[in-house]
Amino acid sequence: MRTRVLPLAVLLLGCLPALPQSAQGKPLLNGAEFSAGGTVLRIMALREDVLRVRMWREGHEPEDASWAVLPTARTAQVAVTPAAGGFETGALRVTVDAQLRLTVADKAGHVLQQDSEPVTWTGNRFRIRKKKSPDEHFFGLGDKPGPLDRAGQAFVMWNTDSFGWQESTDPIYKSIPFFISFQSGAAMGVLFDNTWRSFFDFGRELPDAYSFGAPDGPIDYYLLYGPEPKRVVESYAWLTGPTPLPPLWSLGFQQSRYSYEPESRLMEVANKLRADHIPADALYLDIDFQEKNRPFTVDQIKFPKFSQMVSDLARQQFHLVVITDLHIAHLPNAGYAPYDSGAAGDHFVKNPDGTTYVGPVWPGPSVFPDFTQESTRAWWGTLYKDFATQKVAGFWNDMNEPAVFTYPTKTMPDDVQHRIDEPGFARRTATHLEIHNVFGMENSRATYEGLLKLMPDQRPFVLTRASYAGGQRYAATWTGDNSSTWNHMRQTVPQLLNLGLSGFSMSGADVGGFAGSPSPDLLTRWLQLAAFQPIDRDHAAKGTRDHEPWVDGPQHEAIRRRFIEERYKLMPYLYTAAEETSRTGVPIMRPLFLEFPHATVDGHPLDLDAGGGEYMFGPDLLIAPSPSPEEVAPYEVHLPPGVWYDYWTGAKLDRRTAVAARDLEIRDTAAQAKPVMVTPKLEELPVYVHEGAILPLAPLMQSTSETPKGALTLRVYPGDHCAGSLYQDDGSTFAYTRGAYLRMSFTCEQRSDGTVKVHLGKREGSFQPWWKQIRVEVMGGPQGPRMQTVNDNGQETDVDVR
Ligand code: NBV
Repeated sequence: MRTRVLPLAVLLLGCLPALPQSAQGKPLLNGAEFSAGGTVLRIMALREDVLRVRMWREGHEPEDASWAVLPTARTAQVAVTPAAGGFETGALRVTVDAQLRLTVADKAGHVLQQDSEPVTWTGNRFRIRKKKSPDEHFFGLGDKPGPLDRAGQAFVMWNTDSFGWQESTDPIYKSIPFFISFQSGAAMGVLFDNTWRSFFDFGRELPDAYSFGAPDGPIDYYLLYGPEPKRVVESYAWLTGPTPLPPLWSLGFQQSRYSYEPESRLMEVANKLRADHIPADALYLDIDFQEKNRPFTVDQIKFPKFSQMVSDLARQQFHLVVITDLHIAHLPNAGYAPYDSGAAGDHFVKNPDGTTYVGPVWPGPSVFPDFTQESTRAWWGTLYKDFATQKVAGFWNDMNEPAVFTYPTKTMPDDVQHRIDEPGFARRTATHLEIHNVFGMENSRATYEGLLKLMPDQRPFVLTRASYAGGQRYAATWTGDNSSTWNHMRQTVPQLLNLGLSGFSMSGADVGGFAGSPSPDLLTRWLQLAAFQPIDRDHAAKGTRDHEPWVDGPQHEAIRRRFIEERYKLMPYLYTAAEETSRTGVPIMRPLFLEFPHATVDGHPLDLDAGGGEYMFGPDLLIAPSPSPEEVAPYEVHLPPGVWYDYWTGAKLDRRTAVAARDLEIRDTAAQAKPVMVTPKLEELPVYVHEGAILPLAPLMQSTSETPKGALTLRVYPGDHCAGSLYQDDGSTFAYTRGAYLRMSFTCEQRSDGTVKVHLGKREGSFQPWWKQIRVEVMGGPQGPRMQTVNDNGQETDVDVR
C-alpha cells in the first residue's frame, strides 16, 4: 500500500443486523444448500474469498456450464466451516435466512452484501435485489458509455451495432456482466454469468437497492471479495482468464481508416509516416480491400500485389492488420471457398425449420458460422491460412454482435438455432436469445485459436468489437463507432477504465473519432491523450476528412509527433505494464481508486472528485486531461496523498504554496490533498509521477521492430517505497514461456547527504536485451535531474547518484 490514510471501511460498513430466522441448510464440504418454497439456493466457496451462488426452482437445476468462467476456477473448492444459518470461509461469513435471502459479511461481521428481498420469478424472468448504501459506487460493465461510476443508472446487456452511439446510449457492442461495488475503501466484485438479455440497476429504480436479473437462463453469480479493489480484478482474472501477453508491436501507434485503398494509398500513408518521423507500428485494411466485401478475399484490382505489399510494409517495419468480418457471402456454386467449405461442413446458423439462416450484411445475403460448435471454430481458423502465409500480422473481427442489416433489431432473429457442441456443455440446440451475447466472443476465440494453430509460436493479435465476460482471453477491443466530438474524446477515459476493470486491459477508442471530422485542435488533443492509453489507433469513417497526424500543418504535426514519440520512449514501461496485466489481470489503464483505494478520508473513490477525467497509465503515471478540453481554461488536478513529480519537468510538486518546501516530507495532511491548478496549452497534457517510482525508458524508435540504440534509462523519483521493474522479451513469440525473457527490479534509497543510491537487481531470464549501459536519472533535485551511466552486465549493482 502506498497511501497512509487508514480505511474507514471498518467504521462505516454496518455490523451484522439481527436476521430473520435462518434457513435450514444442507452443509456441503465447500458450502451449503438451502431450500424453501420450492426454490433451491446453493452457495459454494471456490476460494476463501470467492463464492459461487446458484439458485433454481426445484426440479429445474440449470446446466452447470459457462462460456466465461474457466473450468479450473469453476470447479475449484475450499472446505468451509458450518455456522448458524450458513458457513464461514477463511475470509467470509455466509448466512441465509428463511426466505433464502443471502448475507455475506467479512469475518469481523461487517456486512459486504445483503439481499434486500427474496428472489422472485415471473415465468422464467428473475431479479436479484441487494441493499445499496448511499455511499456505494459501482464500476465495470465493460464498454458502456456514461460516467465512470455506474451508481444511479440502469443497463441492459445486448451486443448491439451502435454506429454513432452517444453518452446515454445503451446497450452498445459488448456484454460484460461484471461489476465492482466500492464503499468506504472496500470492494466486492460480482460476475453474473447469464448470457441472456440481462439487466442491471444501480439504484435507479430504488435508491436503496441495486439489482440484476435476466428474462431467462440461470441464476449463477460469483462474489469476489477484496477488500482491496486490486484483489477483486486479480480474482476476476483468475475466474475468467488473463489477457495474454500482447505482441509488442500492438502497443505501438496504429494508423487506420475506412478504407485505405488502393494499394498506392496505403503505401503513401506508410511512406509519409516514415518520412515525417512519426513512430508507427501498424496499418489497417478495412472492408474495401476485399472483393465485393467478401471476407477472406482480396480485391485484385485495388491490391494487385498483396503479398508483395505485405512484405514491403514489413521491410518498413509496419505490421498489417486486415479486417475479416464473420459474415460469409451466401454464394453457392460460385467458387467462393469460405462459403463452399462452410456449407460442406454444415457450419452455418440455422432457421428453426432447419434451413440455413441468410441475412443481409456488407457482402449482400450472408450466412453466419455457428461459433458455438468447436468444429466450426476450428474450420473458421483454417480460413486464415493464406493471410498467415503472407505474414499478415493481425486480424480485426468487426460486426460480430452479430450485426445484420435487418431493422429494427439489427441482428439475427431471436429464434435462429445454434447447435451447441462444445466441451463442458450438453449437446443441445439453443436459440439466439441465449447465444447472442457470446457470439462475438466465440468469433474472436475461433480467430485466436485458429491463428495459434497456424502459427504456434506467434502471439496472435485479434481486435474484436463484440464480446462477453472472459473475451479478454482471445482479443483486444475498441469502443466501436464513436464520434469526432470533444465529448467523445472525454468519454474514452471512463469507457476504457471500465473496460479495464472488466478484464479488457488491451482496449482503445478510435483516435480522432470515427463518425464526423475532428477539428485540428480536437485531433491534436486526442492524439496526445491516446498516447497514454493502451491501444493507440487513429481510425476514421468513410467520407470524413483525413485524420493522419500530418493533416493540419507542421505546428499540429509537431505536437502530435512529440506525444507519439513519448509513448515510444515509454515502451519498456508500457510493455512491463502489459506483462503485469497478463500475470495478474490488473489493467494497464487504472482508475485512481484501484491504485489508491484509501486516498480519501471517508473512503470514496478519488476519481469522483477528479470528475472521472484522471487516471493511471500503468502503476506510476497519472494522466490528468482537462474536463473541458475544448478550451484552454484552468482546472483542478486531484492527486492522491504523497509526493508527486511533474513528468515533463521532473520537478517535485509543492502542493501547499504557503508551506515551506521542507514540509513536503510531512505526510497525510489534509493540506497535502489540495488540488493542483493547471491551465495546459494546446501542446501540453499534465502527467504526474508519484514518489518512489522508477520508470524504464528506451531511446526513441520509429517502430518497435527497430532495435533501440543506446542505453536503457531508469528515471528515478526518490521517495517512499522506491521501486520499479522491467520486463522484456522478443516481443512476438512464446520463447518467453521457455525462459527467454528478462526481468529486473530496482529500488532506491535517499541518503542523508543527498546522495540517492539506486540498486539494480540481477537480471532474471535468458533474454539478451539491446542495451549495454544503464543511464540512471534521478529527478527532483534543486538543480534538475542528476545522471549517471553504468555498464550493465546483468549482475546486481548499486549506483550512487550525487
Ligand atoms: O468496416 C467498416 C466499419 C469499421 O471501419 C468500423 O471501425 C466498425 O466499427 N464497420 C464498423 C462497419 C461500418 C460502419 C459504418
